[in-house]
Amino acid sequence: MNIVILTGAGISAESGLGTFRDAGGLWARFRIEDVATPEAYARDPARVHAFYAMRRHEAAKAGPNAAHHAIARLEADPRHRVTLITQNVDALHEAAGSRPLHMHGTLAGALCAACGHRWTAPLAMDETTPCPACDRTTSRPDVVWFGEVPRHLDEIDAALSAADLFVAIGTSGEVYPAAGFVELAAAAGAETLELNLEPTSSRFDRRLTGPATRTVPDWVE
Ligand code: BJW
Repeated sequence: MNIVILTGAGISAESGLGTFRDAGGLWARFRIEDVATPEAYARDPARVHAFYAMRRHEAAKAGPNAAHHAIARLEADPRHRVTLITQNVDALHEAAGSRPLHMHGTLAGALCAACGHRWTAPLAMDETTPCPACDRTTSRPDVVWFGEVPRHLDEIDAALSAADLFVAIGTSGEVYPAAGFVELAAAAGAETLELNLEPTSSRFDRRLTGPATRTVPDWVE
């Protein structure tokens, strides 16, 4: 069976990483326009770097939870072909043994806004960090901000077109294009399943409601 899994911030919540849109989430404490757009970076790179330095420090303390591990077990099952797409920039799927498509980039990556060079971000990267390739101080986190094009879209499209089952885990479905994957998978004939603390929309055929550390292992086993 071809299974496509899309994960969001909710799968990492029980590892101690805050979500974006839940009460007390990142977007309640920071304005998107200040920290997660190319315009914010152009206007005030120090502020954007401080936000991502905080996120890298939090992520460095977090470990994978039962939901990340359950997905890795499913991937190891030879009866299934699993494509794991994550919107998360943390590395908790990798820590559990998965190799996800990071459609919104990674916290661990640095990207030179001038020459496009990519490298591993130092924990203390800031607006003075030079690009190792061109030496300009235009280093930025290698993440996808609003108005930028998400990564791996061709591979994702191909996986969705061939999906028998599409599963969205811990994502609010508020951010496109990821929010539209359920419709693309359904149009291709896939069954659709949502695992979330609470139902997000009526677009899914089935739902398991509860914390990911319970619902994901229950679904996989
Ligand atoms: C649990 C749980 C537990 C909690 N167990 N569940 C109008 C104006 C301007 C732009 C647009 C517009 N309309 C559409 C757009 C496009 C825009 C967009 O969608 N905007 C909307 C807000 C309207 N999208 C973009 O700009 C994207 N690019 C784009 O569209 O390019 C054009 C293009 C597309 C395709 C082809 C060619 C061109 C880019 C979007 C980039 C998003 N970036 C961020 C930041 C990344 C870096 C970082 O991490 O800092 O990505 S924003 C943020 O939201 C982050 C997340 O990946 C993303 C999604 O959030 P997620 O994961 O769903 O988290 P939450 O907090 O929303 O939800 C958590 C869920 O977990 C909840 O449902 C809880 O119930 C649940 N939960 N605890 C289980 N224990």
